[in-house]
Amino acid sequence: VKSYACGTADFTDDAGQECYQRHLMYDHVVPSHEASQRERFEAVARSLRDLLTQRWLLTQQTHDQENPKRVYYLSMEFLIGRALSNNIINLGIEPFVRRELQADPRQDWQEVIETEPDAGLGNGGLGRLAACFIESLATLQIPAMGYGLRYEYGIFRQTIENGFQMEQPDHWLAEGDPWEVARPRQTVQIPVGCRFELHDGVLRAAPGHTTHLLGVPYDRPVVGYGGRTINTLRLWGAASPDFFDFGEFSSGDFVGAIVDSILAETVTRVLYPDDSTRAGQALRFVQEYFLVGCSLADIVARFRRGNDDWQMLPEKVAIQMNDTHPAMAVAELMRILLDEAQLGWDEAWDLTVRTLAYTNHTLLPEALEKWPVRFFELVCPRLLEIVFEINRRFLADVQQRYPDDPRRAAGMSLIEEDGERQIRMANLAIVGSHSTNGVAQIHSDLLRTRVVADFAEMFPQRFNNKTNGVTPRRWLLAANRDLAELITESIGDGWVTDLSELRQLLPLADDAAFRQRFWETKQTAKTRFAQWLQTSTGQVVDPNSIFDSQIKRIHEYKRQLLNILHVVVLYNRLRENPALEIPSRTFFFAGKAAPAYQLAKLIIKLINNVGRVIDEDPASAGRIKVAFVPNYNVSLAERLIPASDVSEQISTAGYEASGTGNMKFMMNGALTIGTRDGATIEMAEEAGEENFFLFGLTAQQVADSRGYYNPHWHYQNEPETRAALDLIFGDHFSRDEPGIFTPIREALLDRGDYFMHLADLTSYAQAQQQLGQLYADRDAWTRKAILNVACSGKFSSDRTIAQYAEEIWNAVPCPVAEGD
Ligand code: DL6
Repeated sequence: VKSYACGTADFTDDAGQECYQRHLMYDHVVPSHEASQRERFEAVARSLRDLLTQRWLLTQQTHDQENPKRVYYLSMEFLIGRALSNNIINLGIEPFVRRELQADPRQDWQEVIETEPDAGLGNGGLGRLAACFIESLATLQIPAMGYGLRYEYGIFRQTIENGFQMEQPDHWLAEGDPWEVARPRQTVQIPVGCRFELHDGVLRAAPGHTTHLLGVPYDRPVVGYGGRTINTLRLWGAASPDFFDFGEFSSGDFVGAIVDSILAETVTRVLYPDDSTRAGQALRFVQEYFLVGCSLADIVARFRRGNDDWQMLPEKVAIQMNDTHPAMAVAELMRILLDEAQLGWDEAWDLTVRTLAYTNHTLLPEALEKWPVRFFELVCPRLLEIVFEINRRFLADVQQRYPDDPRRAAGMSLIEEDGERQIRMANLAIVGSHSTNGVAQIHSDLLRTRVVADFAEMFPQRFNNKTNGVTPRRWLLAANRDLAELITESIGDGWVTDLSELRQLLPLADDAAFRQRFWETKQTAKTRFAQWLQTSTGQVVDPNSIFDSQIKRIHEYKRQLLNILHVVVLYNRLRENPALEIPSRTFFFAGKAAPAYQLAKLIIKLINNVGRVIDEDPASAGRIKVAFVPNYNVSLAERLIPASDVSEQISTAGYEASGTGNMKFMMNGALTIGTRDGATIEMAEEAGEENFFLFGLTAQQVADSRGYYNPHWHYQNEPETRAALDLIFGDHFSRDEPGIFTPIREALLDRGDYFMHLADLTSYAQAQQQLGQLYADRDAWTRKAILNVACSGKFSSDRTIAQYAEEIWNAVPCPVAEGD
């Protein structure tokens, strides 16, 4: 391989090897044969960064010259995971890496890859979606940039002790990040209307001071597939402008002199876990303000370098707000246009609305952000003035349109007046942008008809749907090499950038030889996963059992409880009738509970306790198995999804906005057992319901039964439901911890089972039974699995991004010239 698809001038094999050896020896000043795995990883990453640098610069130069409309994706979370394998694949330099690096007997290539820490800069679906989106933007050659925060600590590392979740800090940057480039010369200054002080270890804001935070950009390359466009993910790190207060320093207070800089850096120290409570999250508010302030300053400066007419702003700039976390952008952009550009209100407002767009990601009312007016007063008083003025004008419009409807005005106001005054960030985002989208059809419909119906009535043209997608490069090509090769061998490699081509696999579902090979790739993936699990956690699972996976955040609405209740139902059946024939099954669970979400943590405990008892009971041992795999993250998903036969998507209908794990499983040939919720509905539409195991109440039925639903009815009238609950709450799984699961009983029975587990348990168990029967027929099962893969094309993030580009951003590709 003498030149590469990425087109960099002359990165030949020899040059590549030389570059790698140079980094290996000189970066850490160690003889190359003594280099650690970490040092080897860094040397490969640095060599790759060298390799892509010309292309990265060329992308920037092309964008500067062409001055196209640019897309800016603002997100508090980018759940990137590891970058090495994906960059190798997207740069098209696998042959080089295989020949030159994997061939080196002194290093274990797999270990080098696994030395890279997961960049866990997100909590779950929203952050992972952002990571898929920026990859698709680069692949589609759309001039785009992601803006986020450079958290030093990502999402906590989860360990399990005696069945309980423990949270450990994830200092992923401890040894630095070889991909990033610090750009101190492009630092921006953000005014903050207060000073932060530490009192007894608690961070407090002291009003009456105006200080500044520095935002230092750290850029990561975002390599599009084929290596043509390399966009940038810019993560802001916070710093203090005055590293030393020389006044304090010379008067002898050395510690006091640096305290401010330490406090400033605190702002981007840690990612907030997505807790159910927002109490005490003033620092999170400052993080959001910091992201918005830094990013808009940067965006506007870039815009001004290429344009001197503010009117051109919406023609050149599209800013997508990933949920309401960056919704302060509405007020901040207004501030820039009013105070810095000196435009009049109406003109500034028109430009703001036409530049901004907002994506909603949740139907849970408690997840809709509200921030106390007091926080705005303290941190960014000018933005508060602007929000008040936006609201005054907006309410005047509402009043004019609906003169006799004060209830409507109160609900639509940007300010909640009951109790402590708070700013409703979703209302601000909708009013201040030209587009509000949900992330799956049902979610967008519910948003429009239930959650913010008054807004949809007032601005019908603003509301739209963009069903989520995931990048097939990471989630199929890289994660499942064997299946990817089988597909490419059968239909060519066009699917990598046009996933709809997978439809060409449809006829192969009827080809016995193809089915056999498809089955074998799944078995290989299962065996590989089982080996990895045993080595890394000591847990032993049987690759011949059905691998059934529910991997996602632990939350009542996602109903891991329903899954474990069904496991207990199966267990009871085996206890009652040891001769019962059921297919052998392994139920994998993985996911983190928010540290303050006690019930979710108790669900983890229940899963682990049930798993232990089932293992120890001869009636069930070797027949059903529960494996809770700790520390769910992107890398674990990349291992487990290809190895799974069954995908659990069992949220209470009407609560999962979309889901994206569901799509990854489908692409990798798992069959879905699920409710008619989120994007699962569209997945079943694509593949045909007969190839899905759908069960349970629909969103409409859930809504209709609110107020009538009575979990006790199910307990009293469904013997298997009752027996399962009696076993759990009779302490069968908690002999040494009597009563420990009482809060779960209270949630399920005494507090009305808000997420309707018991309503769906019977139909879930029936669907599970049908699924087990189908698995016994290998041909029939594999046929459906192939059909699922073939019909998963819609769920590529390339399709989603193409729709955002056309229907929301009005942005087009800006191709970067081919290299040699
Ligand atoms: O849109 C990405 C992802 C959806 O697939 C999930 O269904 C949804 O739960 C998730 N939402 C969040 C929380 N958002 N807020 N706020 O992660 O978004």
